[in-house]
Amino acid sequence: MKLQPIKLCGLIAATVLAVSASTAMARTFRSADVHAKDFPTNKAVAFMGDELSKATGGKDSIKVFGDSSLGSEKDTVEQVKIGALDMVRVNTASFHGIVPESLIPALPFLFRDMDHFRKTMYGAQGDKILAAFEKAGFVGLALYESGARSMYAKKPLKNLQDMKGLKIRVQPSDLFVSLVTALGASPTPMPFAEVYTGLKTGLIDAAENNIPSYEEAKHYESAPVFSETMHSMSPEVLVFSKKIWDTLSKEEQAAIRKAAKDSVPYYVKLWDAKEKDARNAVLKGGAKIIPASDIDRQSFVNAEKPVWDKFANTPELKSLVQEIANAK
Ligand code: GTR
Repeated sequence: MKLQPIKLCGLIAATVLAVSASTAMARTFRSADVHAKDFPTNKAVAFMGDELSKATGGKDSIKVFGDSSLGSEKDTVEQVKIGALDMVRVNTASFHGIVPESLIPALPFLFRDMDHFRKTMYGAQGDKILAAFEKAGFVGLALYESGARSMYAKKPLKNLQDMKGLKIRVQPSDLFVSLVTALGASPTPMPFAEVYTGLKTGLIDAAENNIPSYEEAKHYESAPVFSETMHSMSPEVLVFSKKIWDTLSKEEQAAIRKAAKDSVPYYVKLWDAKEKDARNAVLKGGAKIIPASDIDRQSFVNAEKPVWDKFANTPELKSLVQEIANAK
């Protein structure tokens, strides 16, 4: 059949309309991260995006912006708050000033081990913490483990004497500032992306993080002694902008929540493998690891007691600490 020009125009117009209607509804949520594309946090959010896309028949998806390309954790949290950015994956430390419950899992030496962390943070207490983000204008979607944070410098840091007067980079968080001060050292808050240069130029003597971040950001080049102080297991968190969330349908919200939850076991597998690989890589790169058994842990634990009192400072927060401590 030969189409009349007028009919052809109508057909094209209808097709254009249909396509633009579906693209108007399709959404690609943008999510920020300070880590590189292949870091477990980013792979987990990309996995979540694939799950979400499947669940919504291709309507919703996620694009990850890594390497601090959208700014520091503090900047991106602010963007999410005002709805200029859909999602962000950061350490919970970035929320210490806005969500009091987020302070609790960072308390020094709170978790007995990784099993204790997983039982509580992927269970009832983790859910409580995630729910608390809502009041501050965020939808808490998932917590991800981040191993244990330890101190690294040019020299071993085994006891309080070794810590004296050291300039140590911390995340911009009052709890981390207090944690380092309690050890007799001097905290310097700065964004993650600046730590490499800070260590290189001697602006700071030391920093603290897990082995995968120590390796990824090449901090071992200037701070080659990693002392397993394992002083905090502060988790990662993935949040959605409440402003944008409220524009989504109930079905979309449920699909996002489910995809985020499903990304957790996927992440945990990646994280386990990453910790092993990173440990091997830093050793190969010339770093030295002082094992936890060589650290005077009890003196660190005792020194941190005031930090618990300062930050677990309401009946609700104290009872959350108790619940975590009691979990078997
Ligand atoms: C990493 C964490 C990042 C960031 C970084 C830091 O372990 O994954 O989100 O918080 O530490 O120390 O700034």
